[in-house]
Amino acid sequence: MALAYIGLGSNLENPVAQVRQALDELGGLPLSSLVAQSSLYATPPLGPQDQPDFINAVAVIKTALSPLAMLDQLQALEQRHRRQRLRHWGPRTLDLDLLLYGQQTIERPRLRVPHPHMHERAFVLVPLAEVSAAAAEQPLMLHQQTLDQWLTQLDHSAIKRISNAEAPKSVTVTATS
Ligand code: A4P
Ligand code: MG
Repeated sequence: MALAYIGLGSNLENPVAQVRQALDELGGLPLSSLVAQSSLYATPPLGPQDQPDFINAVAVIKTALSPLAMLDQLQALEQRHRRQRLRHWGPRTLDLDLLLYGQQTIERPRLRVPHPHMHERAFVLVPLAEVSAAAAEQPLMLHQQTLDQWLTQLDHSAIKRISNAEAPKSVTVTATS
């Protein structure tokens, strides 16, 4: 089993509901259980500015899925939220990024872990800091710096917490044999 950290983002079609529903759905993934979920945060868009603010959150999942099987599940979930890929960094109903998968470094055409931009993004690191204390035994390290060190280098004044974290739901789906 590995701990997978998932970044959630939405800025279309009731983003709060999209993210809340996706958090529930992540807890129901095969061979996986939800360990922790962050509060929801309203965040100004990175990239094109002619789009609504985002709602962002981070979930921690204990999983027996391989990293690529997890990516398949995340992309299937995006599709169920009618995600359309129209513009790079453009608006979307649901974006699910595999931020971290245990201690693994993965460099494949379809999957790069740790997510290559996560350490530069307050909308990822603020919710990540909220859940990492609950989920990880040791401080998370990214490119030889702790999460807290990265956070001190980022302006996160525009990131607004809009709802408190809920207690993790203990959804455990076991393998069928
Ligand atoms: N891919 C590679 N590595 C990963 C990974 N670790 N997790 C590949 C997920 N996918 C990964 O992603 C493009 C391809 O990346 C996928 O086919 C997958 O195989 P995508 O979701 O189709 O496209 P995208 O999301 O538009 O591109 P990108 O570069 O992944 O964008 P990001 O990094 O997800 O950023 N502003 C705010 N405030 N909040 C946001 O959440 N999000 C973005 C998108 C821009 N601005 C934002 C936010
Ligand atoms: Mg993405």
